[in-house]
Amino acid sequence: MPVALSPRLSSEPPSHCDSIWRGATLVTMKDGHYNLIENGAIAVTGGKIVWAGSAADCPAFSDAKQHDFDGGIITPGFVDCHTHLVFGGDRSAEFEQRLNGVSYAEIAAAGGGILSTVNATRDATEDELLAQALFRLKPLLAEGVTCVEIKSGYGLSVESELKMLRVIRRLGVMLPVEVKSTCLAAHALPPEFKGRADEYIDLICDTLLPVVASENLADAVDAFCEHLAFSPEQVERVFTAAAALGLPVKLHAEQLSSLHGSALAARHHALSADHLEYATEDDAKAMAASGTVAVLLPGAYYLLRETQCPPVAHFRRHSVPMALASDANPGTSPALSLRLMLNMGCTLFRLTPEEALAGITSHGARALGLQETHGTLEAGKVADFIHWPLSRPAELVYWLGGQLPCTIVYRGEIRGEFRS
Ligand code: DI6
Ligand code: FE
Repeated sequence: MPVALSPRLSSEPPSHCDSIWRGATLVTMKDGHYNLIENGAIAVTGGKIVWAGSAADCPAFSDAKQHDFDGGIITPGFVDCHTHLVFGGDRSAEFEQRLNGVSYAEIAAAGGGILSTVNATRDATEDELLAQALFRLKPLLAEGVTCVEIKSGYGLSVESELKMLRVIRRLGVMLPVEVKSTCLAAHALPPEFKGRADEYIDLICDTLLPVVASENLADAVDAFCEHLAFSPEQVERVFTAAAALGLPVKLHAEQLSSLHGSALAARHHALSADHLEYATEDDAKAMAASGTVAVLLPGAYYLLRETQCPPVAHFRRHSVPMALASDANPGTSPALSLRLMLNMGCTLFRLTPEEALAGITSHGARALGLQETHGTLEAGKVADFIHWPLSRPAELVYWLGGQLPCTIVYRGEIRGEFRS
């Protein structure tokens, strides 16, 4: 049976709270570990956890609304810290073509691949992009996501990148989910800049990012550091421009080859470096020194039939926090289930279930700079949590996706169901 490791998480219990939730084992995920509290209780006021611990120690809150569960577990709300959920069209036709024997090169020559998504995104209105993104975001919410990061990066022009970022901001207003917006204009070279990548970087640094910052359209800036995208030197220019505007950075790094983008990201104190299949031990050391989170993305690894796994042993050895995310995107990870990623993180990357769950809670929050407010069941954190009628946390990882019954609490209130 689980052992109560931390009987009480706050020393000064308040005298009043709005609601109390009890009767289940708390999977607090404090410090990235299960840190179970059997027969736990959570007290909530104003959408925040004000007390969490063993029900036996719970102060008497006489006027609080009582919610009693009959067993089961309570986890923090899930954080999907890396998605590209806003885009025009989809690439299911290409998926089918490839399985019918058409090569990537033939598809690209016919205008397919990432540029087909760019064209569809540029052609779509803001409302059309919003409707399509809602259709993709709701399944994530239904399985317990309470915080999601969404990137731009399929507009690749000032106008279309701003359009995507406005859609991302609108999603956060429309749905009961915390949405973090990331500007990924340096995702691919737009066709009209062919052979002039440095000029596209100029456009991002000198024109786009200042507007993004002044209109508060992004919480971070990302780039894709790869031979087929942007060089470390070009990424460094984007990072320098972001820093001058007060925007934190993150990076798609070492997905297909080793350019030491992750060490570059660490030098710029990036929140995270993501993918990382080709990261080295020195990259891991640099990330450890700067507190940069390693975001692992098993969906893209799986769909691309990669064989090189990210160096999980190096990340463990150097205590680099590992997050796990869906990378939901139309090309390499059409994944609409974060729970499926839990299983794939364990089966494909050999994470332990505890590491996988930390990856979508405490470490996922850290990858977004939200470690003070999200990701664990502790006093002072936002009251986002999920009750599951399950025996132990590993069960969340064990089932291959599928929607498990649960009660989702968002900012202290039960969140309704989501259907597309
Ligand atoms: N890495 C990926 O796997 C995706 N973007 C990136 O930087 C691919 C995006 C796409 O093919 O649409
Ligand atoms: Fe990505």
